Amino acid sequence: MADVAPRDERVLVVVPALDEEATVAGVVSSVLAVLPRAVVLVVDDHSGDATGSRAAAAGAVVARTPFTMGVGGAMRTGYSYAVRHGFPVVVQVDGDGQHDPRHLPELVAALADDDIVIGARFAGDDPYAVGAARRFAMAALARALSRILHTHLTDVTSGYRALGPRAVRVFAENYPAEYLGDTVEALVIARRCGLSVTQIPVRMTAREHGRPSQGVVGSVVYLGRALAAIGLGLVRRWPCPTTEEPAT
Ligand SMILES: Nc1nc2c(ncn2[C@@H]2O[C@H](COP(=O)(O)OP(=O)(O)OP(=O)(O)O)[C@@H](O)[C@H]2O)c(=O)[nH]1
Ligand SMILES: [Mg+2]
Repeated sequence: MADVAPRDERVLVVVPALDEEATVAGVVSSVLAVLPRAVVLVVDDHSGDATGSRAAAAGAVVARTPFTMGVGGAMRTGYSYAVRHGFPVVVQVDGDGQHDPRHLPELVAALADDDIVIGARFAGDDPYAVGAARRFAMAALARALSRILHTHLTDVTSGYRALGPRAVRVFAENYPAEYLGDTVEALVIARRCGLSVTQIPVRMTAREHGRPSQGVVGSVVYLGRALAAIGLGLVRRWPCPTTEEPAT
């Protein structure tokens, strides 16, 4: 892994979390071990377990939502927090422990060249295993979005992403909260607002605790809904805020 030392006090790590009491403290402490001066914001999406208190005990700032809003709603909270508190860089990390925080410095460093950096499974020697149907759906989405974004992407549903200042400003104003919007539609918005997207290979592990987000049966429905989300993102009007760098 590259030996890069980002100015980590500029980095807000946002962890969307629903019922992740088994893993969230480990995620927070392992992120802080890699980026000791970053701020970790856990958006506890009205969990029914001890997610919020465990995250706080591990050193995170915790925002608890008044009702469950979904990952997109949680990330919208995270981007607004970043803008309000002056963080130019946001990295999204899952609360279930699947994202290896050792990739954080590389993700942040790659923001020197692009507005959004996706940590992509399937791009390197990652052992992350998914069923055949879900893999097919993910590959079809990756092909569609690679064409739209004019760049080669292999894992457009990855939630492991870093965003630079222009992307943070776009998403603080405009982040799709609906199902799947937060991954695929967000990339269409990026394109529409002139943001550049790239990926770097990361390793991910299978979920050890809690509820997986999809079974194999759901993959076909998932693909249909995701393609609909892409289509909607392409035709919908998106107000793109100015992406000029603010004077500091
Ligand atoms: N805020 C919020 N977070 C959620 C919600 N659903 C899932 N998450 C979190 O989003 C992250 C990703 O969810 P996962 O269910 O792990 O999705 P996934 O990694 O695509 O799927 P798996 O491979 O099954 O783990 C985890 O940190 C979850 O806790 C939700 O409704 N609200
Ligand atoms: Mg997961």
